[in-house]
Formats: sequence, C-alpha cells, structure tokens
Amino acid sequence: MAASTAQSCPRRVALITGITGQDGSYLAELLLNKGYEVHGIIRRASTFNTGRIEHLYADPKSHREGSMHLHYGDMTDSTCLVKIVSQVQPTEVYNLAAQSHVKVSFELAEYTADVDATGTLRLLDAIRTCGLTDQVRFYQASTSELYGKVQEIPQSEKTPFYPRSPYGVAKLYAYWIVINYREAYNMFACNGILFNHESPRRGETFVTRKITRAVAKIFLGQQKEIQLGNLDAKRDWGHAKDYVEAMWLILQQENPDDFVISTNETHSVREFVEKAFRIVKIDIEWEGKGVNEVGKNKETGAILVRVNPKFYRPTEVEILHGDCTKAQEKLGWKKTYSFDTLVQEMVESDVALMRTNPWLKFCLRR
Ligand code: NDP
Ligand code: GDR
Repeated sequence: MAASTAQSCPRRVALITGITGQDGSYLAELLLNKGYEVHGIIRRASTFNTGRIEHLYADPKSHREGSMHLHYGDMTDSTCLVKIVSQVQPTEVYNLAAQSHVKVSFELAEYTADVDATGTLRLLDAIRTCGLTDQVRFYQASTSELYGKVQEIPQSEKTPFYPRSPYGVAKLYAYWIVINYREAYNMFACNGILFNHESPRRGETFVTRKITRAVAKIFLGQQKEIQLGNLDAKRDWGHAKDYVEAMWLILQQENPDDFVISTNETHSVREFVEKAFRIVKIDIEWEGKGVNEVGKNKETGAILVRVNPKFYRPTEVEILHGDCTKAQEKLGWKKTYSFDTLVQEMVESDVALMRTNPWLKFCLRR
C-alpha cells in the first residue's frame, strides 16, 4: 500500500453523505475506530432513520454525540451542502448518498438524476465554494451498474460503460464529473467502482436481503413463500464491511485514481436462493420455466419460491463479474468474506432478528 499523506495529517475529519445507509454505517464505524471525527448528513424523516448508526452515539440511549456528529441535509439542497462543508471543514468526504435502488429509478428517474448525478456535482461545488479543493480528499460511490449491458467479462477499470437504468445513467454522470473536477481543479477525487455488496444491514428490498429475510421467516413458520423476479441474473456479491475498507484505502493513496472493487466471482439469484435455504437445511428443486418456474422444498414438495414478473426490470443487467486486480496490487485490498460466509451471516442474522423482533411477535399474537 502506498504511504498515506492523509494519515500523517493530524486533523482527520470525515464527512459522510448517506451515513444512515448500509455502507455509511459500516464506514462510520471503521473511521471512528481509526480515530476520525466523523460527520454525517441525514435527511429529515417522519420516522427514525438512524437505526443502523444508533450504536455509534457516545450514549445510544440519549443520542449524545461523541466523535460522530449528524447534520440535517439533502443532496438536492446546495445551500445546506455549502453550510455543512464550511462548518465541518472535512479532510475526507465520502459521497455515499443516493437513491440507490435500480428498479425504483425507473419510476423516479428525474429524482434519481437530481440526487445521484446533480447531487454529486453540488457536493463537489460546495467543496470549491468553501475553498477546500486542496484540503479535501473526495470519494465517489460509483458502481458496477455502469457496465450494464455486457461488453466484456470480467469487468475492469478499462471495460467500456453501457448503463441500463436511470440509476446507472445518473451514476455515469457522477463518475465523469468526479474525473472532470480532478483534472480541471486538481482535486484529490476518486471513484470506487464497487460491485454489489451486502450484509445483515442491507436494505430489505434488495434481492439478497429480501431472500434471507424470507428464508428466515419461512424457516420460523412466519411466511409460506417468496416471490422474486429474474432468477437468472448474475451478480458479483461481496460483504459491505470489506468494501468500506477499500473506500478508505482509495483515499490514502499518493495520487487520486479509480478502482474496481469486487470478489471476482459471479453467482445467479437462483444460486443465492439455494444457498440461503441450505443454511436452514432446506433443499430446493426447480420446476418449470420463466414466469412459471417454482422452487419446491425437495422433501415436502411445498412451493417456497415463485416468479412474479412484477419484479422484472424494463432493461436488465444480466451479468456482473468484476476484476479487481488493480485494487489488489495498488491498494493491497483483499476480501475477507467468501460467498458462502456472506450468505450464512445474512441468514443467521435474519433468523435471530425474526425470532426476537418485538413488532413481529406483536403482529403474530393478533
Ligand atoms: P443505501 O440505499 O443503503 O443508503 C443510501 C443512503 O443515501 C441513505 O443514507 C439515504 O438516506 C441517503 N440518501 C438517499 N437520498 C438522499 C438525499 N436526497 N439526500 C441525502 N441523503 C440521501 O445504499 P448503500 O449503503 O447500499 O450504498 C451506498 C452508496 O454506494 C450509494 O450511492 C449506492 O448507489 C452506491 N453503491 C452501492 C452498492 C451496493 O451494492 N450496496 C454497489 C455500488 C455502489 P435515508 O436513510 O434517509 O434513506
Ligand atoms: P442491483 O441489486 O440492481 O444489482 O443494484 P438488487 O439486489 O436490487 O438486484 C440484483 C438482481 O436481482 C434481480 N432480482 C431482484 N431484485 C430485487 N431487488 N427484487 C427481486 O425480487 C428480484 N428478483 C430478481 C434483479 O433483477 C437484479 O438483476 C445494487 C444496488 O445496491 C445499487 O445501488 C448498486 O449500484 C448495485 O447493486 C451494484
């Protein structure tokens, strides 16, 4: 790993947009453990949206802030971004905030562009407005969705982009504006092109978590079956904990650069389903084709998985399979979770959650 200029700097102040999300929560944890002062931007919501970071308060009961400070803001509001950047004077900015759901981006195309594309521009400009271009190192949450329609396999930093959703297209703008600001204003601005990464903290509507929650509920007798979309889609699934380490490493290098972060393996949604049921000792056998395909419990014959075209996308990304050789060689980064340990951790965590969730218990009693 290259020597770290940021590390030798005495002030280590990180600003994280999207701190309440899956990655934001793991990254905040990582940076607090490294001794950073961590600031996060949160949105006003009618319900609590800090569930993933509550344990990081100095006193979780009273929400007393310690080294973690939260600021209300939104990627669509440049005034607040300027105010927060000016107040925090960060040394590292991690731009993780996004409307991050690919299927939802087809329904909310304009909003997705506003947050994911223009939002990135607003944040970069806030740093310029505050005169901090020389002081700040900027990380952009770029994505394997940029590759979209298959151009080559595996996909590396050199593979051409062909996004297949409003989300992918918005992230393409963000990717290039980061590079443009690096070249135009000499900013230390980098893209992490991260392939799918999951965890027990993954949002419940992404396919892995949807599967592990359903498997847990089916195992506990709280649900009968799960409905999914495209079972043939293939993804390169890693663990979010490993991937936030890569984000940090990218900002500790001598020079700003862009990196693919992946496991270099690909698995289908069908395989994920089989593996997840296996953890609770259920073997799945498949019958039928396309929308008529079902997954049955091999032992009892009960249908546990059905295909519902409602979950299909207008344009699909069929296969993602990364090649992270550059990150391995230059950052010294490597994954610590395998596909099997990822699925196992997620299923076990959901089984424990479904067993204890007081709201579920309340609902079940009624
Ligand atoms: P999540 O959906 O879990 O988190 C998204 C975060 O962005 C949340 O904190 C959310 O706030 C916040 N956010 C959404 N809209 C706005 C807005 N208008 N203003 C301010 N904040 C907003 O995503 P992940 O943690 O999984 O992903 C983090 C980033 O990495 C995203 O940019 C995503 O696109 C990208 N990415 C993710 C990959 C993955 O596999 N997880 C792979 C590659 C890239 P709230 O909690 O209030 O909703
Ligand atoms: P993705 O993740 O679109 O890759 O974006 P998601 O888990 O939503 O979908 C993965 C694949 O599974 C197929 N699929 C289903 N997906 C969902 N959500 N629900 C279903 O019921 C279902 N059935 C099958 C999808 O069609 C798709 O092919 C994630 C997000 O985190 C992005 O923000 C990030 O940029 C990319 O990963 C890399």
